[in-house]
Amino acid sequence: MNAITNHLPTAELQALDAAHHMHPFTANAELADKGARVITRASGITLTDSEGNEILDAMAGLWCVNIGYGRDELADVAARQMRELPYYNTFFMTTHAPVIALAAKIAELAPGDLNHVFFAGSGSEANDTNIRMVRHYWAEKGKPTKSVIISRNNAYHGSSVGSGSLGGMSGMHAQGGLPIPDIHHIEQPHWWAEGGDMDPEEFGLLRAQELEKAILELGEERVAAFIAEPVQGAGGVIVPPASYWPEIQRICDKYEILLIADEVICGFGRTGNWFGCQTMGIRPDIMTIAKGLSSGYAPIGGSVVSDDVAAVIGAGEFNHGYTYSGHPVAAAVALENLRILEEEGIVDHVRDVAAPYLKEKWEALTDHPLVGEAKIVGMMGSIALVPNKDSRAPFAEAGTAGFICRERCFANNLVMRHVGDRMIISPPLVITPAEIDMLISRARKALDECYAELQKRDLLSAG
Ligand code: PXG
Repeated sequence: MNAITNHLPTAELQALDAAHHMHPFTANAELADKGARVITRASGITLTDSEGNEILDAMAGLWCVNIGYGRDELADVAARQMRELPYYNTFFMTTHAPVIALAAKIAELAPGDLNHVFFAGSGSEANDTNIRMVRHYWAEKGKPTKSVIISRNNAYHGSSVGSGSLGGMSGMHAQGGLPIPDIHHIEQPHWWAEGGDMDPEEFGLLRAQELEKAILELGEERVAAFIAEPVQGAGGVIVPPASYWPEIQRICDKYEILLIADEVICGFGRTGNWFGCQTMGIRPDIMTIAKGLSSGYAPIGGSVVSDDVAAVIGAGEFNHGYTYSGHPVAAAVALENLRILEEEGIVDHVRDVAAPYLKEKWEALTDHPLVGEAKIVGMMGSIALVPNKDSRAPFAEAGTAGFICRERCFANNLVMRHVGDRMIISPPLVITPAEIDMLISRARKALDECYAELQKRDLLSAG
């Protein structure tokens, strides 16, 4: 079979998929039984599947399709670039126009003196770059013992050996021999799940001070960097208390450790500013970017670094790089995506229109009997499903309510993800108030159906 088209019957596509395609983060045997949903095309915020269902994509793919689907401009740029120069590398003293223009544009958009970009093909690769770069930075400065990178439990930084080690996902560490040496994890600022009786702000401060404790325990002379997502995404859209980030910044400054903001989800408008670090008021030395950089239309990521880091790393040869670092087609597509984000005022649309409207509707979901809290920053939100609204106690059977709710979302033509018993959204940034109304009404219907199912199965008890 050399020409799979969208015209095969769904069952035939599913059978071929099950026979030959290994899916990420999926129990493939189970998937083979059920059959994968086949997505055939998309436009704006709407996906169409092979059965003709039109599905509202409240996850923007995997948090990435910031400008929405179906923008011909990106397709045209890609085709033009493929004809002109489909590939050339940026090793060995060469460069090309798309990568130059993209690096300059990112430098212009990035805050402070984050003026230099090392390109990668994905967020995982970019974080692998960061591991090597921060360790090499300190070695070049005559402090080779500074090699420990501090991260957080329940962080997500990618799936490669290095980035998966930076991440704090226990299910990932359990497979394939992670983490690599000299990665240290502290606790996350997840008040809802872990804050006990503490006031959220007091808890946020305490969790930030874990960084200081870790630095003192490990020894300042061993610590290279701290990495974190401004708002944890894959961990469940966990918005830290307001006390958290200023204290982290204070500690990074005091001990002179590099701060890496992983902006793979938060970057390019998601939080209502160009970058999440601006929303959280922090000054990273390095930002990891991917996803929204090209709105997912082409695979590209990178590390955006400060003048100081670039000067130290650039003084000698950094023995690092990927075949597709600064790929001309991906770079041209990303540049066009940034043009659209900027010229169409999409970040302003988020800040002034979409995010305030979504926040009001999202937070109102707390009137539902299943919803314990609603959190939202810009266009990333989460709700905690609870068996009993009088307390923060979790379900006795963790994850089932979330799973049922996600299935009910699908049944109502809405893509909303679950992380355990938290439901999360991250819609395309171009979503309109009318489309937000549709999102919320489908979410409410799914919540109602989930509640009914939990009642029927006698699963509304706390653990
Ligand atoms: N950092 C962050 C903060 C991410 O969210 C990566 C790095 C890795 O990027 P790449 O491009 O290598 O995937 C991510 C990716 C999920 C999910 O289920 C989240 C991601 C990827 C896949 C699934 O929420 N985030």
